[in-house]
Amino acid sequence: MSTGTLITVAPTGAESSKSDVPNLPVTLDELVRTAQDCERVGAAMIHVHIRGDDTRPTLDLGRLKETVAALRSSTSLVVQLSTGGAVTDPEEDRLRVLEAMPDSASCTMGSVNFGDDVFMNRWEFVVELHRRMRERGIVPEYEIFDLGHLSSLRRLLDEHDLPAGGHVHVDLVMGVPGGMPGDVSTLVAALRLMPEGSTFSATGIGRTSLPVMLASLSAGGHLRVGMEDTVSYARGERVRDNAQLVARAAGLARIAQRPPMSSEEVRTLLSVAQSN
Ligand code: KMH
Ligand code: ZN
Repeated sequence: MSTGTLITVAPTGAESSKSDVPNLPVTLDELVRTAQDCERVGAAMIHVHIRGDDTRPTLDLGRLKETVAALRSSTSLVVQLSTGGAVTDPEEDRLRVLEAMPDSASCTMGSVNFGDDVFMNRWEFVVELHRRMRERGIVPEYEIFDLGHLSSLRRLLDEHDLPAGGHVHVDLVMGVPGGMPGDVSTLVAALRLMPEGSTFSATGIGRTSLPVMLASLSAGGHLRVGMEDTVSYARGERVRDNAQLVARAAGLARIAQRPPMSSEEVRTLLSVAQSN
């Protein structure tokens, strides 16, 4: 088990609108500034969804490439692009994200009800994402929204080999309405299903943020926080910015005697190529 804590920030997501959440980073400048602020207080990886000029989610390849380049030149963060996108994004667009050549990309391990929508991840699509990431040397983070997704991950690794770099890292996304609950007993159940030798992060959506963070730290897991997952800091108090969430996670990690890992340490942990 690693001693430090990998803190990933997921600053934007595809679900909140700028009009509802005015402090959501949606322009490239806002994203870069957020990334720098979050790195300063303990983040080592960034999970990126981008927005268009109209502030709505987009998977435009040119913009994705520009975003990867800007984050690389202004931070040392491990840059992870979302291939999940928004629930309305077609599979071809989600696969094309990999052409932006991030360090890492998300790979969701199955379909799940997502509030009133469905987040579709057909088996053949998941296999194709995994295959193309292997081909390009992009390190996946396997997103798990429900316990059955861990069974699919084991099948994927059995039938289609280990990912680029050979290390398996999982992110438990807990508390999505329609997915697994964000509580201690579900996190413990997930641990039994984790592939051997894998590492995991966890994030709790909305009000499950704190219980999932504390449970993950005590179970030896890593953390993902950010305004993709929660826009409330406490009951009745809106999040000021992403750095506020990262700073709280870093403080709890230090209290747990598992201080935030540097991005270089995280590159080693996840077998991501070192930055130059
Ligand atoms: N926006 C959700 C539908 C991912 O980034 O890979 C999917 C999501 C997962 O956020
Ligand atoms: Zn995401």
